[in-house]
Amino acid sequence: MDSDTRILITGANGQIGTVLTQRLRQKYGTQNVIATDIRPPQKEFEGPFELLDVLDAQRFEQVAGDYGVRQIYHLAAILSAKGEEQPLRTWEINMRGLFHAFEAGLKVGIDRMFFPSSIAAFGPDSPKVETPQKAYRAPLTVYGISKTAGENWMKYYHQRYGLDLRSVRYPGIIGYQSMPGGGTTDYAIDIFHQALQKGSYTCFLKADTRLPMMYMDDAIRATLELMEAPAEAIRIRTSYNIAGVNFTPAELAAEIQKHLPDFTIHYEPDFRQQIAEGWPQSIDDSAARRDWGWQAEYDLAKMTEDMLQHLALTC
Ligand code: AKB
Repeated sequence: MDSDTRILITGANGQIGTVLTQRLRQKYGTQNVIATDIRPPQKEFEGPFELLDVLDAQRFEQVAGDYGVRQIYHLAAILSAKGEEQPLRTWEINMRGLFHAFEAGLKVGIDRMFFPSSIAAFGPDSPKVETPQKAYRAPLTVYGISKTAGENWMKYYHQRYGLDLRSVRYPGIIGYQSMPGGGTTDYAIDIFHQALQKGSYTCFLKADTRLPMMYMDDAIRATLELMEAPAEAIRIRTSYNIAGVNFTPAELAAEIQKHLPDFTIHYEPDFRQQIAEGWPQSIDDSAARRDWGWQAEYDLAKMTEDMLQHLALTC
């Protein structure tokens, strides 16, 4: 990538957007990364920021054009649990927002775009263990349906218009830098905050609910490695499976107890249990390993230690 290539991020105030913006700015220069979101950032940070509602196609094109944007990271979306409160609104934001990103990209002539898919693209009829790249996908949440459709539209815009579009299916992402909002995997971040602040946690999933997860550092690295790979290496134009760790709430609690022996957990499953049960328990990411050399670095022990160390400093 040229040193003056401009990058636009939507949803830059979100859980992943906050960290990705910072990382891209370190790498490509603060002024080259244009953070956008529907709301102003909570914390002041250096670098260009524009208010952008992704449903506003004209403004999307205008911001991308004004800054001479060459790459888009389109992260703005409503997640799985929150999405079920307003299915049609979620569909609108997740899908129309994506079309506006494609069209703004075409209009201003971008070189590359990233769109995150999710393990939520799979459904109850997909194999649960080591879920294959090409497994049958019939998701039950509106968020999952929008991700499956989004993946197919990625492939369509790539084939039809030659846009270089790239995607990974994120598992639940765990990081100390930012808070999630509206997801089913959010418990795995909340648990750390509550363990340090209160010494106990009430989990909204059952003790034995196994889900694929990934530490934020790995997720950001996966995103950048995919975006930096040569175009000819990218053989999958829907979205790549990527795996990090997988664990149950009980296993995570036991790992936290190694550092905080008095920590207690109890379980009050709610509607999110059903969502989690429709998702994979572990992921086969051999295609990402083969095509662009993906390899996670954090296991459960290393992730837990790092989370607690960082959060202890801020608690
Ligand atoms: C969610 O829980 O909705 C997200 C996801 C797995 O995509 N974290």
